[in-house]
Amino acid sequence: MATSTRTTFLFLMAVLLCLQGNTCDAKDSGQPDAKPNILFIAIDDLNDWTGMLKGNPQARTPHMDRLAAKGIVFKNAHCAAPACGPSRSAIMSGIRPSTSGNYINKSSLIHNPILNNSVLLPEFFQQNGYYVCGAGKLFHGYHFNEEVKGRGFDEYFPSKTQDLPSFEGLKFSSKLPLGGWARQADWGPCHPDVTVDDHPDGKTTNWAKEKLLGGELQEPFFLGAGIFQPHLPNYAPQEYFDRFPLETIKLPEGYREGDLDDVPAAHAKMAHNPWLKRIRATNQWKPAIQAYLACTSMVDDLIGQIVDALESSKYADNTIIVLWSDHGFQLGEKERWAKYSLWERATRVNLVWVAPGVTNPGTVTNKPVNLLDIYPTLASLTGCKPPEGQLEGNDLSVLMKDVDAAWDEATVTTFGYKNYGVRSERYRYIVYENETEELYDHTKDKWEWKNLADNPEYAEIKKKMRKTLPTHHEPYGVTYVPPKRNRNGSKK
Ligand SMILES: [Ca+2]
Ligand SMILES: [Ca+2]
Repeated sequence: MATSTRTTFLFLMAVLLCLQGNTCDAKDSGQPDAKPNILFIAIDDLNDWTGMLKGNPQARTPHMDRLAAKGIVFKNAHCAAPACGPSRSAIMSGIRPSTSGNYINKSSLIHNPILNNSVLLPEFFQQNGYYVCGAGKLFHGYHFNEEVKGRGFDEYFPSKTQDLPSFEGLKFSSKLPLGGWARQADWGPCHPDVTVDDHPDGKTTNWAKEKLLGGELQEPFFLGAGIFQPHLPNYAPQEYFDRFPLETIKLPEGYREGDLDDVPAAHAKMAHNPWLKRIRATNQWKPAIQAYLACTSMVDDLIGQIVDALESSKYADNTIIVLWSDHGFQLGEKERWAKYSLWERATRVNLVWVAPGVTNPGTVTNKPVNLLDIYPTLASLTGCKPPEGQLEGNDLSVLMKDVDAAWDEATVTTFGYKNYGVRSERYRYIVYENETEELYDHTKDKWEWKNLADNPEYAEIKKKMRKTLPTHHEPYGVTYVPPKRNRNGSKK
């Protein structure tokens, strides 16, 4: 072989070996790929008003409770931030808000260099050979639609530039007497012609069911189903409202007149909220609670359908299920109708895992955990090496294997620069940017009515809780600026 021919031959061999090396995963070599699939179910603004978390006896969520009984429910799970955008940015990047500076809904994801340079969860699984598909709200609306643009997804429903649902044609006929004080503050039964299949969450569910039952998903897969309710506006077909007759609706047990009297003024600076006052002034408190319960009931039915589809599919024995809600919601507690606070009802979330061969049915733990833990847990359960130096959460599979394993004493929620809520098994400690504080003892005060922060008896407890705070406090990141739009909604 002449030198030049031999060089060409060696080069071609090297290219072939290279190509083989790059694509030589278990599937291509004919070996069965043992990596588990992932069913990733997100719920928007669902607080602890579920059967499994027992936050309100009026709630009826038999399907989610059934799922919880099959695996492990984390009863003391909290969001990284009590707002859709920063909560989901933290879940998808595994990075704390205090590290990224992504604190509020207006914080940009892509123009934040820390987040933009991170490996987002869908990208992580794509890079690890997964087929990654999703539907509905997984990221936060415009972050996905206009910033992420489907990054990391092989397929998205309805499209890679839309994860926010359209409510067109859903709205019921009468208008609420709220004077248009907030675009999203609306609720009621859908128009009688609208069925659950027409609802955006019904469409997301049907998409997920078809994928699972079609049996043609490339394995391993990551399938995300993002359910939008019970985020406002709370529209659901009449049948769900009928499950909660208005005359039976009770106001939240956690509401107490004057509850904010012993709370530092800093909470109001963090997120002033006039909604409850307006809801009460227009006699809408009970109808609004009814709508939240009705929408949660619809969500529960839909989740039951997705889980049933998985269970009757060929993927049932090799698919991890993780179900989470992005933060809680106050329906009057602390005189608020909103998320956006560092109190229990806004930070506590639903977090359920079923991992074949790892979780044991009927497991419950009260160890403090965070939605930030989802990414490292999925990496651990699938045996995929996490991105170097990126993830700040804990691996929950440790608790799945042994609920008595050594664990962090507390978990942190951040809302805005240097405002922190810390939850241990017993206490909630809050410290605002101006150093004012709150402390609640959940063994005596589950509604967080009595602020103990000024009581010197609790000085040691506060000191201990403070030790779990992040040491770095990144300034606010770049604000997302929506594109200018024409009247018809198209970009200018
Ligand atoms: Ca949300
Ligand atoms: Ca109080």
